[in-house]
Amino acid sequence: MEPKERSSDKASQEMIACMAQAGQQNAWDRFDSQLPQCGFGKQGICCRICAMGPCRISKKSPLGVCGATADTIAARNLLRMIAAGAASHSDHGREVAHTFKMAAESENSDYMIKDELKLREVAARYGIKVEGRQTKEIACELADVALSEFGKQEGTLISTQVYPPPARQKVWQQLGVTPRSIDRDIVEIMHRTHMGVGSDYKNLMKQGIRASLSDGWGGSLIATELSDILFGAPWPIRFGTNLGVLDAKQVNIVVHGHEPTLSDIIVAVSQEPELVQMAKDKGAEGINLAGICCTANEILMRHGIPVAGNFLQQELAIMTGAVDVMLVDVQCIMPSLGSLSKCFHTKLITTSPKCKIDGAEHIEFHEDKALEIARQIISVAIDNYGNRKGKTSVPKTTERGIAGFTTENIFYNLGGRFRASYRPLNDNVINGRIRGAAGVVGCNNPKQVHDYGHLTLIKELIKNNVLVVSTGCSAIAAAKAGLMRPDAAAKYCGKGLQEVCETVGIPPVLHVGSCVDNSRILTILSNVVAEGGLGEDISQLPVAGAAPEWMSEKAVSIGMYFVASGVYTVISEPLPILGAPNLTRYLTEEIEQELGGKWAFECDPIKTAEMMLEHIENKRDALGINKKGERKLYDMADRRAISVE
Ligand code: NFS
Ligand code: SF4
Repeated sequence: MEPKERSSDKASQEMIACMAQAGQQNAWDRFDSQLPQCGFGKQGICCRICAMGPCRISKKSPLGVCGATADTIAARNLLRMIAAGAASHSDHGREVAHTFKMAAESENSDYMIKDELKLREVAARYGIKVEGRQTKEIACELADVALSEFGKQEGTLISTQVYPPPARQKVWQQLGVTPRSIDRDIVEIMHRTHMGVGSDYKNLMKQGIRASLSDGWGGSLIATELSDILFGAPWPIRFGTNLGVLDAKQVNIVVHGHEPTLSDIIVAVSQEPELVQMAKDKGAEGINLAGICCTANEILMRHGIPVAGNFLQQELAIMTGAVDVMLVDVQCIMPSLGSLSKCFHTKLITTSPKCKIDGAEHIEFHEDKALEIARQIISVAIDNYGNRKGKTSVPKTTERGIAGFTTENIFYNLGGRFRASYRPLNDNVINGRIRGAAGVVGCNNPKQVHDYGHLTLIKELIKNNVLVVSTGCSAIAAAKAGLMRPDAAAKYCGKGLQEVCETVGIPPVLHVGSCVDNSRILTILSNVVAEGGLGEDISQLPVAGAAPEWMSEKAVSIGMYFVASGVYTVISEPLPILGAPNLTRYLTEEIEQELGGKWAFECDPIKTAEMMLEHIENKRDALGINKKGERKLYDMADRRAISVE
């Protein structure tokens, strides 16, 4: 297969060719050798929950040994995906909360509270008294309250009573899915899906919905809010991206994974004069830090650290031969990196007790010795610089963009610094310059040409005057293609959106962070509702979500909490439920009556865009903000032709 049939990104194509030439395997090759993939797994109708099985559902045997139907089996499997996804995000949130507590309590921690304003705002939301109190006192109390959200045994999550619009809270109460506590909701999934507990797929799904909401409005939200307070809330910032940000003349350290606790400290010390001098003594010009996946997004948003690539570029980065250390923590790290790094001088370093990888060196990270360990890791990279084997092959391709948008600073960017308000955003949606907004998020997946799904979908949306917010690997794809440059507005947008972007000076695709920062999209939606004029609930807004190249269980949890928050959500690869007809009908149709959002599956990004645009126009109609006669039979040509005075 030609490299361009695997990735639409030039730098990646170059490295894929390079790997083929060197006889090195990558995810695309391994995907090919997995084909054909198991049809039962794909449809979600294989069960190995107990030892009477494994059972798989077919015409010949429509029930498992215990009598479970396809709907029961697929629902249980899906719930366990949600549990894993929610657990990953929430455990990340828990780590941040622990570090936050340590920073708040200790006198000589390597961390300190960087954003006092946000601390006070968040603490007040959590019902903590802030007036007349010291930062430290407030922070200690917030740390305790946040940590208790994970394990409390009674009541419901505080955040779900204060962040979402009241109308949304009521929807959850009526359905009985208000999240209670983060760990409890995940544990209950494991209980309910044990052999011989529930078999009613709808009742099973309720717990999936509740646990996903516990993730989005709970664990992920805590991760975002506390990270902002601890590491500083992001502010619009320029950055460079793609494999070309690696610099053959410098010591290259690539951080990969998810949590910001170690990477933020690495950023803080990597330019210390003694370390830079050490690097120079070894013949390097300096120390160059770059990121992959969501760790990259965390330090990009707050420090403008360059992003070397997204999920499917992790192997390609090592293949350049220029990475002296790849430093990983948790999640989305391919086990293949262990053996691949052995073919080069690259040291793969694992740092979390939760994640050890064959072929990696383990330097365990402890927050109470953060600076010391960060310096040690950088020294390992410097020492390793001299061990490079032969020529490096770093692609020249890079792109630039602006990241660092948040729920809070969008106020400033859209409303002007002295008139901070969501009003201009709502007004531009109401007057039709902006038709609506879309969240395009999620991973890469070798089933789709790398980045093609993200880019095709996003370009189609902004061409049709839909403002895009993006996170995770999707945001990295957009940045690499130049869609986060302010001049992208003139190049790719419809007239209305272009006008708004140019007036305000924002790109048409707003980078709002890592995957836990999808919680920012939730709170942005809450603010849009609160600003007024676009209905009482998120489900009334002209918005839609998509994950056009998803692969991770976290994406399932994210999709579920967006649907449960009232958002129409289109994903590429279908959820593994198609072998369960009733469950499929429930999640893609009937659920809309209960929650206002629903799932859709579509692999073609152009069709995905059409579906999202159709939905957005329907919502506009329902709100009565499409002027009479403005909407005839909307086809794509019509939408492209829409021009606003
Ligand atoms: Ni999200 Fe981020 Fe990327 Fe997918 Fe993995 S890095 S948490 S899961 S692959 S977007
Ligand atoms: Fe089979 Fe039922 Fe056991 Fe699943 S729980 S493996 S369907 S017997």
